[in-house]
Amino acid sequence: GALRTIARTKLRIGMIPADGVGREVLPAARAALEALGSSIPKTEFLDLDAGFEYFTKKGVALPEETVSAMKNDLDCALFGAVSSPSHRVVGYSSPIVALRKAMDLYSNIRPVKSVSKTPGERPSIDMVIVRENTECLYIKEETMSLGPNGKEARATRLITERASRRIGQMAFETALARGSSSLLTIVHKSNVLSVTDGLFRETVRGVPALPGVDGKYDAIKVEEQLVDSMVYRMFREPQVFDVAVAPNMYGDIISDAAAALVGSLGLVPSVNAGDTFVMGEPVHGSAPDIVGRGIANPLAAIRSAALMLVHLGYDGPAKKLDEAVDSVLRRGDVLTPDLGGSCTTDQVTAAVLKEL
Ligand code: GGG
Repeated sequence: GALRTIARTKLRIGMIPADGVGREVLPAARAALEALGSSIPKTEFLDLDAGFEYFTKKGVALPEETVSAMKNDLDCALFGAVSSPSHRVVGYSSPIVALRKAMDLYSNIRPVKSVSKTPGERPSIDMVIVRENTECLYIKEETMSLGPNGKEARATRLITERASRRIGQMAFETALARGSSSLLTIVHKSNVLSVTDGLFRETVRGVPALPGVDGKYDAIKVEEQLVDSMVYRMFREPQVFDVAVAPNMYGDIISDAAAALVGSLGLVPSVNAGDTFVMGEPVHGSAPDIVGRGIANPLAAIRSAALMLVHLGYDGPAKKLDEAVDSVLRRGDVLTPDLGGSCTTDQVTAAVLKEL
């Protein structure tokens, strides 16, 4: 996209650790970016607030200053994790959902790739999940009323043609970037939700026929998969998938499932990307069970920084970060407990920096 072509003399990066282990893994991403030295423009970091913890202190989960800095002063950002309570808290609304909307970060791109034991060997899983990031059930329009069966809770699920078209375009572009003969799988459940998911699948399918496409996606094979059978096939034969595009909630769920296949959620990066801004974010959450113990896996955060660099056009430096992470994983002697190791966040970060 356009972000890749901007010439920059410095890279202004917003750091939003938010909650839980987000605070423990974002410093690792920062150290990794700093270790790239002059291979990227001079980095400037700006710490920004958001999160449930911030809400409990200040009464707001996403301060206006954070959004304003992202809109006016920054080139990109890194987000840690948020831990919203599972019950309703008056006045609270998830800051990550709001941030994606406020910055129009309409796509969440989540590569899931296993590291093969031998460099160059084909990994057993190598897929990218392209998740729609602004609508579906995550518009959070929920109501409660009383009916003949007691309380009736309802949620509105919004699927629009515009959002489906642009996530479809992002998915086809992602597939194209992976090679002209890639496979794009459209994930939906339109056998049940024929109106909402029907619109999603029809619109994504229509992308190659849009004006200006001029056949550039002709070699991309397009298939469809009902979300339930997608999960089944991902567990049975994950190697067949290449790029998968899904509405917001299915994309959220299948990417956690895919993370299990590569060994840990602590390995899977993402970017929230729009046309004018990109924000890296590890797929894992705030991990309240291990917070404060210094053992959170920093690799997803480092990989998210790398993915952010790719979206800004710095492919070479991003590759250096990815290769450093891969060699730490391949060596296998400095790992956090989620991967069966006994090392700390800092030790794993140091091992990556040493590789760099
Ligand atoms: N970094 C991903 C993350 O924070 N996941 C947890 C999540 O999505 N939480 C939603 C929320 O708490 O609002």
